[in-house]
Amino acid sequence: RADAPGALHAASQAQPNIALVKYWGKRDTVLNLPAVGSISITLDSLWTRTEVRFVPGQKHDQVSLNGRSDEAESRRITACLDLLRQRAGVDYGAEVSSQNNFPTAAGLASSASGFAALVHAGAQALGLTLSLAEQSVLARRCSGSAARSIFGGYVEWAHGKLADGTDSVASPLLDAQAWPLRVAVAITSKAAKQVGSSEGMRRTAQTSPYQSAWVDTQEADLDTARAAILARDFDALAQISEYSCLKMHALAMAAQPGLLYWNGATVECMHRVRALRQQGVPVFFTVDAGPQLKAVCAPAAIEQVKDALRDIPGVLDVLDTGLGEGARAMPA
Ligand code: 2P0
Repeated sequence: RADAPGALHAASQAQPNIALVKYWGKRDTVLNLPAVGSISITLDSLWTRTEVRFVPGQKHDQVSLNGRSDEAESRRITACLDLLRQRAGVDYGAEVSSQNNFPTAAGLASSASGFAALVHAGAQALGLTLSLAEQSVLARRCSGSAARSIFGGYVEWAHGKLADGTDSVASPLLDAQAWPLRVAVAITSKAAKQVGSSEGMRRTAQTSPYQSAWVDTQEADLDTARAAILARDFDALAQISEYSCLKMHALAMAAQPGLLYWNGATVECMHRVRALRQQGVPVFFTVDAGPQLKAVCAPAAIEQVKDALRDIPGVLDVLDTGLGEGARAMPA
């Protein structure tokens, strides 16, 4: 439709990322600073597309997510837009419309792609010229893992040392094309998860007896994964990624009440992936705060991996994606 006079309008796309060395826990909940650094891969064919239109004179934000409004999500989006409004020195509301081409809130990091796209589009709409690092810092404040989706390929989000959080920022390790692994995502439930990540992390830090061991061992895992990525050493990346995934879940399971993000099919998928690897297929698994299993594999193995996962009772669907680029502008 025609722009209202003075409306400031832009659209951006970002993709979800999957952590191979996991983020779990916060050292500062206001600035959203992580207890640990993390390393991820940004995906390509799953996306969030977000359009933002600031309207001078409008008091409130109007938010539509996949054609619907959601009060809790709208509050998070307003809080994120407030950071951009502060930077730009404006105080008016926006119309936000966002679409995902994959299921929301089921452990597929919709908040990562969603807030990366929102920060990118919002900054463009307000005419803010922000570096990618500055966009990553703002995206981090909106949702931790969104810091990583500003960039494509293999990405590290640093723990950072500064109290103001300006160095807790993501940066690229390796381009997607430099090591084009593929990812099969086994969907084992389409329901929204019962305990969101922020609440899960809070509960874990407060009650899991493994929290300090988790924090103490993360630097070594990051070193190992970074070296495996730079050497394109699949077996080394497989070992460290499954280790970090299982360690994160063990940490969270030991919270009170324990966080159990898996269902039976998730576990069957883990066994199947390990059986494939024992047969010589280059594949490993990772699982986030939800029941989907992500199998990362060499390009030549993708059909075999998808077939094996599809075969497992309880697997509803298997998506397939490569690695992709960071957040970018779309025609508005
Ligand atoms: C990760 N997860 O590294 C970890 C592994 C899920 C499991 O980042 O509270 O939505 O917005 O900073 O980024 C999901 O948590 O949490 C997540 P907030 P976020 O991908």
